Amino acid sequence: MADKMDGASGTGTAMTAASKERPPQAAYEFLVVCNRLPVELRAAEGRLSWEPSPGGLVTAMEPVLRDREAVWLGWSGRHIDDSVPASPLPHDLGPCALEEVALTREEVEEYYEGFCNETIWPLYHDAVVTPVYHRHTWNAYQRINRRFADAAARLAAPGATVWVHDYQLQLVPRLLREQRPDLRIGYFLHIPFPPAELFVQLPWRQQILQGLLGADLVGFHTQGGAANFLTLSERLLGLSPKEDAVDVPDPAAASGARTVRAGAFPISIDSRSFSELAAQPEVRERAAEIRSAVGDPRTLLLGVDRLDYTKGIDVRLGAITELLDEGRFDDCVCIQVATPSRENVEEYQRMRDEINQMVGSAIGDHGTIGQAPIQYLHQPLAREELAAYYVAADVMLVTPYRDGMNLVAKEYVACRNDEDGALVLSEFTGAALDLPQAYLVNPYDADGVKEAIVKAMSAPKSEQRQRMVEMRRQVFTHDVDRWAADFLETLRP
Ligand code: ADQ
Repeated sequence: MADKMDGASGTGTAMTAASKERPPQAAYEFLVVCNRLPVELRAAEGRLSWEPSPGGLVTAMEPVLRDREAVWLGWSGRHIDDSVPASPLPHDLGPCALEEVALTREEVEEYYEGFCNETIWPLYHDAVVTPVYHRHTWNAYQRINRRFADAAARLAAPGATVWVHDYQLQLVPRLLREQRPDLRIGYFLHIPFPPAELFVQLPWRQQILQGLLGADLVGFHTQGGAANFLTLSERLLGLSPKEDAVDVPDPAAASGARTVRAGAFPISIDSRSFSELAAQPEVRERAAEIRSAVGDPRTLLLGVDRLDYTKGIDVRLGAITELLDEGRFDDCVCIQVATPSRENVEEYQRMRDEINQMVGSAIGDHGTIGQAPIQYLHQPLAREELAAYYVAADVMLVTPYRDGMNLVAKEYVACRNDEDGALVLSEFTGAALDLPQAYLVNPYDADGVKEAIVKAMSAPKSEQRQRMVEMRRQVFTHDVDRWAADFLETLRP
């Protein structure tokens, strides 16, 4: 299936061809290592095509890498053992090359769907769904982390900088350092890092911490995440952390120890490009069309998420259903857009059914012919279309039970060029720390969520504007370029 393999196919050590000519030997000065590439191979109507990978990590990293000489190492979403035709990786990231780490179907099931998404993801999100601990998926996680580390070690030039991302690759920093102590290694976690009380459930807690401590710099969205990490280094490994760093024994270092720094680097978006998109006449026209298609309601509310149980889609639908029952949602429409996600994981299938049911009963109970108070799209949208929805919406609903940052909240703010609109935002997102002027809610407090929605819908325009102006200032002065520059500057020796 892959167009070129330079390892033993099927053993999973293979790398497919890069998107463009790679340096003659391992010679990249800057590597980004993520579980996923920015594109994934999708099959639709009998055809295969490369489409943007869903999710916040790709949204954030793509603008950072668009103009950089670098390589992005990751999985493409295809299974190496499926008999699909060769499909070379596309070249759409300017000077940044793409390199694929090949995975078999079984490896994806065990490492990605299993350990990453049934153990780490729920555990790190406050165990909103009970994490499962299976030794065989942990074994796969170790094996695949080693494969990513080996690939990075092969591609890095002497003294190169390697930036490892997210919860799927927590062992990579250490595995990479063991082979290549010459490298400068940064690690950024895109999801929350849990408090000790939760983390200590992990049977492999010490190995995960030691994996992360292989980096020179470990970044989190919030100070809370960094503090949890440093506290755990003391509690589980007996180290003596300082406020923003910890020394780790390292025989290769002249002093016998190596300093690992840990800190908060709140991620953001390419604010200007979202704002420019929202200002385009076609996008504004499309926004008017969207409003008109749902009957030009007095208030249009919007939710945009990956379909994930952490996002609290049920929270907002529940609140709206109650407001409908109480007659407090007249002439209002809520559009929920949910991009399909992790569809092979059982919990995601269960929640998809639950959301379908909630939408179905709200429409059944409160809709009229041709008019539904809740509209639901279970599909990914193109960037322009997404911007049109943000422009169209009077109130944006972001109600996760827990979220590392939440880029959707920042995208909405960036698109409100008229400085109007209201954001209802869960306290338990990283974004709530950056955007305290939003209408903040505790997603577990059903009455509180309802009241915040009503308050956001009925606030005087002057109040909405005051809040929006402050939030826009934050989002435009702290964009994704600044995030990447801060992280890489701190990583420098
Ligand atoms: P995610 O959990 O994926 O990201 P989020 O930060 O909201 O969550 O990013 C989602 C991205 O997907 C946004 O850019 C959004 O526009 C896009 N998206 C969502 N639904 C879409 C749809 N239907 N069509 C098109 N695009 C859609 C993880 C963490 C977050 C953290 C990011 C970045 O869980 O907490 O903010 O990484 O670090």
